[in-house]
Amino acid sequence: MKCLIGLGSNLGARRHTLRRALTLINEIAGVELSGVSFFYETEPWGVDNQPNYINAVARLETSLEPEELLNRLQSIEAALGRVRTEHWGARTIDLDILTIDDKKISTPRLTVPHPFMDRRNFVKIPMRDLIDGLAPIVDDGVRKTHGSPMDYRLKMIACVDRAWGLGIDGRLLYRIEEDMKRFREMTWGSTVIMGRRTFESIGKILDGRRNIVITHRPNDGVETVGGIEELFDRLSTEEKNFIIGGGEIYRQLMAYIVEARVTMVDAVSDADVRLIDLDGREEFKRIETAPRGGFEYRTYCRQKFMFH
Ligand code: A4P
Ligand code: MG
Repeated sequence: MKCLIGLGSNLGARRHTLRRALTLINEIAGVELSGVSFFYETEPWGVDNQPNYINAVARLETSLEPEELLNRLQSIEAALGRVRTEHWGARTIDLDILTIDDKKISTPRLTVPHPFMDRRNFVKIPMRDLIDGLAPIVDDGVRKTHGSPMDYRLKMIACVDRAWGLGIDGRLLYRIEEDMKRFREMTWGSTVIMGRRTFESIGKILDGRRNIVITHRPNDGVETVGGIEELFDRLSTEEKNFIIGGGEIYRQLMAYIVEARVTMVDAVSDADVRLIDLDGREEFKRIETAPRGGFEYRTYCRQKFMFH
C-alpha cells in the first residue's frame, strides 16, 4: 500500500525532529519511505497563540495494516517527546496518516483520508511536491523554508548486474575501466558520501572531492558523520552531493535521491547486496539508456506521481 503522511512540529528543534521522524519511519519493519516534500513554515491552523509549525508530507510503501501503521507512528511521536495535552495544541511532532491508497477508513482510532486535509494549506502545499495534477491554491500563511533532505539534491551512482546486485562479501561485483573513469569525471569537484565499509573497500580518500563517511566510529583520516541526520547538518546545498554506496546507505537515503546514475552490467552474478529495482518504482523514471559493449549507462530521475 502507498500512504501519505503529514508531519508537523512547532516546539523544539523543529527541523531536526522532522528529519529524525523520517529516519525512524524508514526504519519501521514493513515500511519503506519513498519520498518527502520540502519543508514549509506555516502559521498555526485551528488554534491561536501557538508558535509556527514546520510541516512536510512524506510518502511510504507499506505492508502493515493501517492500525498497525498508526501504532508505529504513535510510538515515534512518543520517542520524539510528544506529550498530548490540548487537542490541536503545540507539539514536538505530529504524524498524521493522510491517505492509504484510495481507501476510506472510519474506526474509533483512525479516519482516512485525514478529516481536514482538503482544507489545510499546510498539507496541500507540501503534497504538491510529491503529486502531479492537483488544483492550484493560494499559499496563505505557508512559506517554503530550508531543512528538508530534498534541499541537498542528492544524486547516486552505482554499478549493478541485471538483477540489481551491487556486491558480495563487501566487494563490488565488477570493475570496468571505462566506468571507473566516468565515475571519477562525474564526481570530480563534488562531495562523495559513503558508508564505512565502502570507504574501507576503496582503501583511500578519493582525490579532488570532499569525502564524507557515515560511521559510528570517527576516523582521523577522513571527515565522518555519525548518521544521516548529522550528514544533513554538514552538507552544503551549493555543492553537488553524490551517494556512492554501499547497499545500506543507498537504502537509508533512497527516499531523498533526485537522480540515479546506474551502470548495468549485462550479466547476473552471485550478490549478497542489492539495489531496489528502479524500473519498478513509480517515483523514478528512466530518462536515458546508453548501451556500451557488455554494459549500459542508465539515468533515472525522481518524478511526481499522479493522485487517484
Ligand atoms: N486519528 C484518527 N485518524 C487519524 C489519522 N488519519 N492519522 C486519531 C493519525 N491519527 C488519527 O490525534 C488524536 C487521535 O486521532 C489519535 O489518537 C488517533 O487515534 P492526536 O495526534 O493525538 O491529536 P491532535 O493531533 O491534536 O488531533 P488531530 O485531530 O490529529 O489534529 P490534527 O488534525 O493533527 O491538527 N497548524 C499548522 N500550521 N500545522 C499543523 O501541523 N496541526 C494541528 C493538529 C493543528 N494546527 C496546525 C497543525
Ligand atoms: Mg494528529
